[in-house]
Amino acid sequence: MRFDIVTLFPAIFDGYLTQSLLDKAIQRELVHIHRHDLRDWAENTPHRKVDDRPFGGGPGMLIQVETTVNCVEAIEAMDPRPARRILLTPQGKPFDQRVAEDLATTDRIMLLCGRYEGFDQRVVDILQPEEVSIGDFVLNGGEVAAMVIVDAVVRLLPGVLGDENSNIDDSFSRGNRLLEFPQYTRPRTYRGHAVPEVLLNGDHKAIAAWREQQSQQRTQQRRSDLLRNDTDHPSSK
Ligand code: 6GU
Repeated sequence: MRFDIVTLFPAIFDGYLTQSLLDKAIQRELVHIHRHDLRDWAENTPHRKVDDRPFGGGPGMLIQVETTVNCVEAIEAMDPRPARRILLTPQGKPFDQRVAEDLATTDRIMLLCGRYEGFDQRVVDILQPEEVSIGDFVLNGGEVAAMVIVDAVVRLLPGVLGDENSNIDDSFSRGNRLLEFPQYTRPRTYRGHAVPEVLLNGDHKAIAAWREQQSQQRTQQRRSDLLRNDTDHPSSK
């Protein structure tokens, strides 16, 4: 899978891309991540300006349409595979595990990170990206959201996780839309807190039943919205 990340701040991704699981996936060529500085497609004005003030007034600056369209089209031409275009914005559809699973079936994704007050609307009208948000809060730019998406998608790619089964039980994963059950390791007792007896007796049926019950209870207590009909979910297809 190939990611193309378009950003005014490519260096934000430096540490993230060289850490642990993602770094290993890159080394093993399970994923290719290309960062592109939007400013490289700016007109050659003295400051390689990419933004301007909004027509009609208002605070902040908007990223200009011409630079963005030129940038996206040039990057797409670098590889014959068509890219799924995703624009990160708090106005987008909510990102969740279903969206991550869907994206993990694609072989090329372009992530457009906004800054300032966002992009000129014609970026959306012309490029018709999917608009995606990672939650109901406002970030200073799309870069952190792009990292969230790369992180959630890459760990779903075959061969990335050490244990092929280790995302099956994850909260929200395929076949389990509930929160995960609690887990314990040694010691068996610490400061008077004992590991639940059922986990120690080797009765695998009883363990599975206990875990299922714990998942249900946790979900009911913390996220009862997840227990409503799946088809009511905004991101269900
Ligand atoms: Cl994708 N971008 C920004 N700037 N803020 C956000 C977001 C994205 N998702 C939630 N808040």
